[in-house]
Amino acid sequence: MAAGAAPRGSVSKRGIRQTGEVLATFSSATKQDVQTAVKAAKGAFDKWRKTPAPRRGDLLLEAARILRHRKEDLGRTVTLEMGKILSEGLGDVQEAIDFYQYAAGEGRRMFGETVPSELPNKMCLTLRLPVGPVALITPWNFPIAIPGWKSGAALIAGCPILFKPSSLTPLCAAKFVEVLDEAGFPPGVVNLVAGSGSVVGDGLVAHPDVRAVSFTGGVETGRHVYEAAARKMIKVGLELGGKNAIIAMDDANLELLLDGVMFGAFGTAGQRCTATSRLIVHQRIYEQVVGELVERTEKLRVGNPLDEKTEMGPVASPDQEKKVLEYIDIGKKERSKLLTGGRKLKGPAYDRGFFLAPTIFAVGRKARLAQEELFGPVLSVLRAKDYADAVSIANAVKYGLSSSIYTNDLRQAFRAMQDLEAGITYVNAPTIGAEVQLPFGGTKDTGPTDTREAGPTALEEFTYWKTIYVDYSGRLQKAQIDTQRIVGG
Ligand code: TXE
Repeated sequence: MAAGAAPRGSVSKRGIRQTGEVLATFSSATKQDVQTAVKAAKGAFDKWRKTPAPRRGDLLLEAARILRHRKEDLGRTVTLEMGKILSEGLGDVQEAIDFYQYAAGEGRRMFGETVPSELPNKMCLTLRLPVGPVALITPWNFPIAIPGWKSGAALIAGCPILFKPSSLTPLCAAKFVEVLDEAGFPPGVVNLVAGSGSVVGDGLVAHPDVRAVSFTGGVETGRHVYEAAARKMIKVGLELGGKNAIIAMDDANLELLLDGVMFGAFGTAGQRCTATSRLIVHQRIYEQVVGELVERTEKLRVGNPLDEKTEMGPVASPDQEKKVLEYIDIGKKERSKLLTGGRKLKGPAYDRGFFLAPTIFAVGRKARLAQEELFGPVLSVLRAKDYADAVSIANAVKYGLSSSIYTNDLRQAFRAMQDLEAGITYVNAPTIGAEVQLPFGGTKDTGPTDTREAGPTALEEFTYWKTIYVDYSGRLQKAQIDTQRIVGG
């Protein structure tokens, strides 16, 4: 682990196959640890920003290589620590590998512009410069991938990082930082500060030497971070979840649709910010789609996420379980129709974990189940009259992250790309499955639209534009004043 406040952790070497076992223990960073880590990051900034970006890229490539080498162990750790099935745990690591490789290339691009001057013998250009030490505050649902996205962009930009993982997944964070350490990032460039939101999170956001924050988490926490960062007038990237819908039109390929809905709704037990939590079905195919969906959902294999046959694991924590069960109660009370699931699973295979039956409700448009993010394996189905009605239902939520339409009508598909209020629209694919070379982010309460993670836009979070004017005329030229003479002859 590079300089800074490392968690004084010890990893249990005992068997870790059964749910409920302790994987590792970590002590929470204190206010003093936050100070120490920021000081280390600040101390490392000058050298790091002056390291040529292609050389920074070399270190990212080396980290990608080590991540690939350790993929199996890291993927299992993801599964053990937060409960997603093993193929998804490995996918979590793959996303970080992919992004590190992508971001390494930015080290050889990071383009600025040359712009014509209004005066002769003068050149104008723009440079992208790192903002300084940055805080990366991450959730538990993608404990390697999200830190991978954020850190890859910050590091290639030339910013030392202060990485604060979710308190639920410090082991993944520690293993990820071990990889960066092995890759050879200089001391002080990578700092892990594991601890609570109130001490470490607030402490980092408020610290005068922290010059940008990239945050993924819940809306209320995100709003709080945004307000605190606004007082310092620093850059903030926020990704705060969604209430993502698939629209199923009456000409959709039904097999494709059902495969997509099952993956979108129940992949990662619904705990993805892009999870399909609403299905809006054209009235002509509503009964058939709902019937077949319920049938498939009841066959879904829920269980030990390390077992390769398992299709859905537990939810990540007692808090998540409680939240989802509360929403199931809300659904029942507000007279949404429970079509399947709606309960905690019981039995020897389930009693020591947070296993919930995959659940489907038929809901009204105003129902809380149709509006609020549950972050669990619960799908709300709504009926639409036609395309326009489906789009208006899809847009009638406060979030705007991902969206999807299943249709074979090209005109409808192209209209949806413009009509759906979301940062991402899929055509004939579920709402999940972002690729690292494209911008990722949303609109409305999902977060401000001026930043996007991943893709070429990822650098925006961690850099600012410097404008350069070079006058090689050998005399004082006055913009706006001399220009008039030139134009006027
Ligand atoms: O999120 P929090 P939680 C949603 C999802 C979930 C809900 C709560 O609906 O049920 O949020 O999850 C840190 N200053 N998403 O409680 O609290 C915290 O320690 C600075 C959607 O896990 O927002 C963690 O590192 N940081 C989301 C991170 O913020 C603070 C993924 C997120 O935690 C802080 C996760 C503070 N005052 C949850 N308080 C998505 N966009 O996909 C906490 N944190």
